[in-house]
Amino acid sequence: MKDADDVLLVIDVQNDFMPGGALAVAHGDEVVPVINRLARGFSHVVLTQDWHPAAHISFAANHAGRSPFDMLTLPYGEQVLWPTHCVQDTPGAALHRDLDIAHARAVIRKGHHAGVDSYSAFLEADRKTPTGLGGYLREVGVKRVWCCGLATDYCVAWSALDARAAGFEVALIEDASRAIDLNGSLEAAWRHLHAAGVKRVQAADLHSTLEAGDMHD
Ligand code: VGL
Ligand code: ZN
Repeated sequence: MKDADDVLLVIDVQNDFMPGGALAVAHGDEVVPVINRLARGFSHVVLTQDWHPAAHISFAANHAGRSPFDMLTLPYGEQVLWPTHCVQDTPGAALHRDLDIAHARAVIRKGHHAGVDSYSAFLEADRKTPTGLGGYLREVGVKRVWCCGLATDYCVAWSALDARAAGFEVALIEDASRAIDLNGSLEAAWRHLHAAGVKRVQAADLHSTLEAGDMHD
């Protein structure tokens, strides 16, 4: 069992990111049993939900003449235009029904400002607006953040990078995550993660990694 210094951060395991969903991640459903098992080893689990208003700026449908996966320059930077997904309180925004983590303590909903996207569970895409997760984790004494979920190269990677920037030790559990991989995004994400000191681990490594006492060995 991981101790009070550790949190498992389960990112966006939502219906719209599953095969057949509005923004399907290939094999996204395969993370569910892996995460369920991992979560039993953590006393502290936090979940996130992508949680957009229908008028959200990241939706291609809200930009005349634009298509999903086009790029658009916005005041805060380059934005991928996505298919409409994870609209607040719709079935697509619900967590996968087989996700079985009764002891999860908190759910952070992100991307709720119509004019700003938020891949990261910590900081919105304007890179200024905090979600509050960093303050919450610090206040309860968390030192290490173990990230998993969907999608590896977007919300999981951005969350892991921001957790590092906030001063936590961070690992990304590769086989408890799946990627979108748009125009080389997965390779680029791993490059950034490595440079930032985010450890790349597999679910089976977790116990031995913790026993070693230092994620950066
Ligand atoms: C995500 C694209 C748009 C994710 C969310 O959860 O990785 N990707 N919104
Ligand atoms: Zn989104």
